[in-house]
Amino acid sequence: MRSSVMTLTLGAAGVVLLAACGGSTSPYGGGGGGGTPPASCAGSGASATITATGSFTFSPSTATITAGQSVCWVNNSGIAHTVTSDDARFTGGSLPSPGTVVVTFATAGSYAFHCSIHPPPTYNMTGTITVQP
Ligand SMILES: [Cu+2]
Repeated sequence: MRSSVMTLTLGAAGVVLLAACGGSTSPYGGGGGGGTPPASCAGSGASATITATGSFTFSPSTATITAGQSVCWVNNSGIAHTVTSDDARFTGGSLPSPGTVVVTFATAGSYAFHCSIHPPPTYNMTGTITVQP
């Protein structure tokens, strides 16, 4: 009797898990083709999203968050970019396409960043994160 109850419980848990999976929205809708799905900041927990574009800009180029919150950079431009701190006060990283970089800012301040592959003054891939206390 006991083992049968256990089996039933496990089965119910399995159904719940499957339902949860099916319920979550797919980031890439249908389409066929074996292409790489686009990157998304959804689910990153970030408070602000900045998109690296194919026209060599960050859009928007500024974001304001509160200390302890995160910024997510997303790139689906087809061009590899980076999120690089102007003064090495935060660690970003390479931002391939598709790809995301999520940075949590613990300390209030102004954090300028750029793309090290497309740096100024040739390009305008720059921006600033304002972190409020
Ligand atoms: Cu770039």
